[in-house]
Amino acid sequence: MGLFSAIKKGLQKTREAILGEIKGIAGQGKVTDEMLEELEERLIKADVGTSAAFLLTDALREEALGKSLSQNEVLDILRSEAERFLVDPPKFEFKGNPHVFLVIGVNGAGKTTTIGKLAKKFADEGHKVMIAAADTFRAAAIEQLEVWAKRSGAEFVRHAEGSDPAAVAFDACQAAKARGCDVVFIDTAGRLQNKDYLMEELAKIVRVLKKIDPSYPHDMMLVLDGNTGQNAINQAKIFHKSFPLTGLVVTKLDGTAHGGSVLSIASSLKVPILWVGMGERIDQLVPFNKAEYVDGLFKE
Ligand SMILES: Nc1nc2c(ncn2[C@@H]2O[C@H](COP(=O)(O)OP(=O)(O)O)[C@@H](O)[C@H]2O)c(=O)[nH]1
Ligand SMILES: [Mg+2]
Repeated sequence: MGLFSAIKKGLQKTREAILGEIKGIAGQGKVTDEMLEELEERLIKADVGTSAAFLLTDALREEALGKSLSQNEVLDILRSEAERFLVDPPKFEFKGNPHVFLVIGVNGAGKTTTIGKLAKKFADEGHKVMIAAADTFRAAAIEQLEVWAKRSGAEFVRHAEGSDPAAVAFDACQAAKARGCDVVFIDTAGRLQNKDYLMEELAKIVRVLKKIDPSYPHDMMLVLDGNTGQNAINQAKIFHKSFPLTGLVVTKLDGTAHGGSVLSIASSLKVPILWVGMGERIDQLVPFNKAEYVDGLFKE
């Protein structure tokens, strides 16, 4: 990867967008209320989201109101404040035998791809993996998931197109127990245009899983498309309201200019970002690292 981490490399466009906005205003004399207001607007324009823009400018107000700072000093304050409200992913621990992940998120967010990548990681570490095709809405979705399962050598449970997603999840977990799998990933559908129906479908999966074991699912993992900026923030809030999320994956941070949205997702939800997707390839999922991420946003 050279000197730059994958995260910093992928965030180049986001960094250009953010620094482009900050440069015209930071390091130009004293920090005043007008300057802070303008900075907040510009951060929002660069897609860091309203809650993070507020926290960042507020930190600058606390530390530097009335002072003349260089541009680098301003960037340093923003960096350390962002680092303060982000969290590094906790170390993964198996919470069950198998450990069950329910993977949720809107269509196109990258759920299936992320499951494929994670299955490979767990398999490479010597764990036995089960994948459940509980997005039963389209046959193509089931087949796409099966291809990923084959790539990682994971066990795979599917039913026919249009069948009950909860039944697939149930069968996959029973099979995982019988076959001694260490971890289960349950893929789900994400038609948010029919929000009530989707939430009910997911709630039913959870109810049915709890009949096998009340600790299931151990992880409720939301996958968000990092390319969608404010939209990703809104989706995170909608899902988190219906289901207490345990972790987030933000995909497509490679090549986007909207990668700053992660800041607002983290600051408004307080749910750790576990992984970030940095490309379509099976090896392009990396553990979230707040220091690398913050450097990726604010450090030239
Ligand atoms: N560039 C890039 N593309 C991704 C990433 N993750 C997923 N994709 C692509 O996003 C599209 C939708 O992904 P998919 O996993 O099918 O989304 P799902 O509908 O949530 O299951 C596919 O074309 C993926 O290859 C990522 O981290 N980077
Ligand atoms: Mg899918």
